[in-house]
Amino acid sequence: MSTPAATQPLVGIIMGSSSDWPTLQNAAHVLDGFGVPYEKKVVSAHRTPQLLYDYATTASERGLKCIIAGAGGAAHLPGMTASMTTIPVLGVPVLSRALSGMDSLYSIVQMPGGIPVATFAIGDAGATNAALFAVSMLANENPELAEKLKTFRERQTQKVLQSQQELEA
Ligand code: RP5
Repeated sequence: MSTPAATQPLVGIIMGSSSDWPTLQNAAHVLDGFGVPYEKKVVSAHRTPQLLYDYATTASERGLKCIIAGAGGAAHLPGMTASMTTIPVLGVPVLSRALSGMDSLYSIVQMPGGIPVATFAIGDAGATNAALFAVSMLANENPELAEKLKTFRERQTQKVLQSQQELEA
């Protein structure tokens, strides 16, 4: 088994439309911060089904360890992706205009038993946490990344404690 090169993407970020990027860029930002190589692509379950098929069925052989899939409205992208690969799919419901992302959330979270999609919060927090979850999974096999994650959590805690001190000052 060959070892993937350091710059080879380990995480795929896909989205149903370029209009989803303002949300999904939160995931990219987190991965950048941890130095995790990723790729990003617009892949629509409805508008580019063949592209989705090609992407999902080659994800594992291309070295991806998980896929963060964000979509809004009738958000079939994460579920359809999960149906065509066994690598973990992390679904991010995008805040839709018509139904405030409830449609996206329900479309992604209500998978039939047998094809799991790990579903995150609607919008920016969901994208951030999907990336942090991806980092956690990768950190299981990567002590350096595990250390970075520990530092990230400690800094976050310190920030909150500091804000409390500032509030009281
Ligand atoms: C979904 O439809 C996309 O994921 C996006 O959230 C939503 C609207 O897409 P656009 O009409 O903005 O391209 O497929």
